[in-house]
Amino acid sequence: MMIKKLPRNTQGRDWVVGDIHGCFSQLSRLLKIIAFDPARDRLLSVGDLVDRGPDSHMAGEWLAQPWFHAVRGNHEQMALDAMRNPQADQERHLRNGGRWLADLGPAERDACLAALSHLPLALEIDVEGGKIGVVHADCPDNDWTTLAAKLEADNPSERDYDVLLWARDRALNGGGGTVAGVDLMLVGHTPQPHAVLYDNVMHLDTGAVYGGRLTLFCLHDFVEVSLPASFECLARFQLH
Ligand SMILES: [Mn+2]
Repeated sequence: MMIKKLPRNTQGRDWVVGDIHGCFSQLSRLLKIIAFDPARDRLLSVGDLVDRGPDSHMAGEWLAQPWFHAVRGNHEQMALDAMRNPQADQERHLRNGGRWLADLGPAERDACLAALSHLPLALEIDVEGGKIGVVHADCPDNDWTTLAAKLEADNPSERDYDVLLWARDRALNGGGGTVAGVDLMLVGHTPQPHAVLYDNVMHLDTGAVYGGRLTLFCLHDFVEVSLPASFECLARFQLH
């Protein structure tokens, strides 16, 4: 399915994480800080789990967890393209931080291909009082209802793919208008100094892999928690 719809979480909390880019140890620390409970809570990802950072090869393990739900980012798409058509597309992935994939053994690479190829392009979450959407970059034409119908029919256009995975206008210009058909949409893709809300679109990529921060946002109380990724000298104080 190109869109995955999640029922309301009546037991625990739902958190959304910005672009991880292989920074899974930071993510583990954040989950400890918020006392994430895998039996009741859910973690949603805006995509770009892989490339550039230290632990991209762990994406498959994370995606196998029943409480973890991610959309496909442009980096997952580049990785998939590189695996499916190395002659045409591997070079671009290598240039964009994809060396880890070329270094995997065949069995690991097949497992990775399977995990990434199942990622939907959008998540839709039912919450008390509304509906929340998650995509990697942006929603075509600010129209969630039309997007969801196209994804359900497995029929997005080339332009839809482009906007979903690559668009930066809204994040760079700080406008773009309200997305109709959802109460709140969460995206990543374009690093921001901190989580920022433009219209009803929350931007959660805070540049963890560029020495910025990794950010979590709670859909139940709108608490935002972030952790700097660059303080190597503090690593020995890691929570256990
Ligand atoms: Mn991206």
